[in-house]
Amino acid sequence: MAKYLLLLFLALPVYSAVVREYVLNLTSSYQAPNGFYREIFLINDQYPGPLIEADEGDTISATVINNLQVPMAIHFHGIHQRGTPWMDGAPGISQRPIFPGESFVYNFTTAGQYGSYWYHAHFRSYYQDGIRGPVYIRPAPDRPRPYDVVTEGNATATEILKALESNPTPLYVMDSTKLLTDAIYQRGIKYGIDPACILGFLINGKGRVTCPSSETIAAAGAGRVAAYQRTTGVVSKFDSLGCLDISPTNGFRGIDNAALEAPGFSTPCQATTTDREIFYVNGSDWMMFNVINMGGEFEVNMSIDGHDIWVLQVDGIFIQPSKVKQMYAAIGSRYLIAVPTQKNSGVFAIRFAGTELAQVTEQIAWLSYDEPTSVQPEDYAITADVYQDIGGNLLNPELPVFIDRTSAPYDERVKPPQGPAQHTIHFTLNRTGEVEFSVMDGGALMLPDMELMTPQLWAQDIHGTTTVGAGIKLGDVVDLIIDNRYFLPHPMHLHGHTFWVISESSSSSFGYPTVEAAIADGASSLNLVNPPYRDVYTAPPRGHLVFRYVADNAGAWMFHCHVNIHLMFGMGAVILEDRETIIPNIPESIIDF
Ligand SMILES: *[C@@H]1O[C@H](CO)[C@@H](O)[C@H](O)[C@H]1NC(C)=O
Ligand SMILES: *[C@@H]1O[C@H](CO)[C@@H](O)[C@H](O)[C@H]1NC(C)=O
Ligand SMILES: *[C@@H]1O[C@H](CO)[C@@H](O)[C@H](O)[C@H]1NC(C)=O
Ligand SMILES: *[C@@H]1O[C@H](CO)[C@@H](O)[C@H](O)[C@H]1NC(C)=O
Ligand SMILES: *[C@@H]1O[C@H](CO)[C@@H](O)[C@H](O)[C@H]1NC(C)=O
Ligand SMILES: *[C@@H]1O[C@H](CO)[C@@H](O)[C@H](O)[C@H]1NC(C)=O
Ligand SMILES: [Cu+2]
Repeated sequence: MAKYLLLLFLALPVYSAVVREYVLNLTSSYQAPNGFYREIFLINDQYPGPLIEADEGDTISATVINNLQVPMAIHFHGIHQRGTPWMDGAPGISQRPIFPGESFVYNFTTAGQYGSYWYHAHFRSYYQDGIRGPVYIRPAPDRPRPYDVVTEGNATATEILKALESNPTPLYVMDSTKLLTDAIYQRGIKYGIDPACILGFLINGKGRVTCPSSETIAAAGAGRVAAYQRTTGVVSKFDSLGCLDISPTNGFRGIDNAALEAPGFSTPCQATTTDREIFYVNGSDWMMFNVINMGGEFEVNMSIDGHDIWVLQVDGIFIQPSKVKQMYAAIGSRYLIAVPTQKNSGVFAIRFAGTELAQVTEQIAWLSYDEPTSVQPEDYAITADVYQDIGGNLLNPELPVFIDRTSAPYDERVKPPQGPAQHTIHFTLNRTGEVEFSVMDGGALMLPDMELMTPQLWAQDIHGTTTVGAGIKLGDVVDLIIDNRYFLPHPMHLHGHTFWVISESSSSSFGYPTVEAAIADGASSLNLVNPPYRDVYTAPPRGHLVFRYVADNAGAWMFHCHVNIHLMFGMGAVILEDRETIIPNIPESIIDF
């Protein structure tokens, strides 16, 4: 017996799980990160919030103190909350809101998950006002890592990457708007959709507003003008902030862009000189960045002038690595990347450009081989080292780009269940009214009403036509067929799960009632062999996606578009998952909160 115990101890990893305690103190302040003052919500006086870090298997205990004037709830994006669905931070679905002056403890395990995540407000669109920050879970020693592929077996380089993995360099992109999200929402209600324009991106909370020439904007935005004309017949043009005038089709009820204070239409673009983020290589042969799109409006394309990007991990899953010059990051997605930094001198731009129709906008951070100084580098002309323009367009079509569709997990044991699913839920994404986005025919989640109701996780009555999944039992396989009928993309996020993207097309709907029917027909869009494994994935305009997951997590899980304005106006659903088995486990303190 003793011998077996000893063996057991030897087989255990050398670390043991601990509780990582954090206090997140939410306050508000006036700041001008890109030169324009506005109210910004802070976490422990920071923007973005502090890093929550853990080793795989640790428990996180985060006490949120709401010193804001608005209700709150914090969602840990990508964390499964297996066994603790009431810690998922979705008001009206998994908990009651944390009202001003109250606090709430989020306790949950990281067991079974590693990599990059983030936390953000899930009440209204308040994360865009500042309540967002990173979560990083260092992988357990026995997780297969793809570093040898990247270094071609160079053991020294592999060791460098392994060491960098414990503390990757933050590269968090977020968008900054002129107005508070409550004001944007009110304008939406009153006038129709607000122009989906931003003042600019911030990287790690830093950046400046630049005013590119109208020729530069027009060149980078030519594809957008053409796409808008194809869809609506309207030839539109850009304002001085790169914002495309889509008011002819955007339901302004006679209100023009100037009256709405669309950023560049009412006031000409004003350039600022606030600091941009700068990273010093300090002689290291490699850098590893934790790229998180914490934005509320736009997807981004990223590239680093003169450098390769090795994509190692997406949404907390190591992938078959690929070496690219450009990558796309959906709102909510996380990419762990390795960058070979083997030059001798120079300063290079790390570029983030919005990819959506609504705006041509770019922000830069710097990668410097110089000695650290307090002087900001000067902008320089586009050279052969630059791979994308300010609209996110690849400048040379020959260059390799990251293809989401072919990014299978590195661990080949991570595979989708084969064959038919027990449940198929069909979603049709559309804009069904001036200020209404729906997820299924006639169905929209009216979040602002629901946020204050008894949470769906234990409510007596199911409120809303978009609460589905009542028959799902633990162990079932679930397929979500998502047909996007609108001309804009939607980054779709599922709470409580990582899913396989087993079918994808940017040009057609799925066209089958079930995956089983598609398999029988030999549908070419299907991939049940090595599909991407994600927690957010973009539904292309007028295209489709099929997500597959195993119901292994009893709860009530949100499924929604991560574009704030779309979510606020209906683009969400709640998928119940064997709710009855978890209700008896819900702590009194949660029910009574
Ligand atoms: C929260 O932050 C505010 C502003 O910095 C500070 O006055 C207050 O004492 C903090 N509260 C806690 C509990 O740390
Ligand atoms: C949260 O975790 C901490 C640390 O383990 C524990 O002291 C506390 O009682 C837990 N609270 C809840 C509400 O579970
Ligand atoms: C292996 O990697 C190390 C660290 O980057 C580098 O110094 C060395 O030159 C590499 N060896 C070869 C053979 O490329
Ligand atoms: C380079 O050195 C500076 C100054 O010591 C430090 O702040 C920075 O974090 C270092 N960069 C990296 C990538 O470690
Ligand atoms: C963004 O990058 C992706 C992948 O590199 C590319 O397919 C797409 O066309 C780019 N989008 C824009 C707007 O340039
Ligand atoms: C999308 O919604 C609009 C407005 O309700 C409707 O006219 C259109 O037919 C819908 N499109 C599809 C493909 O269902
Ligand atoms: Cu959307």
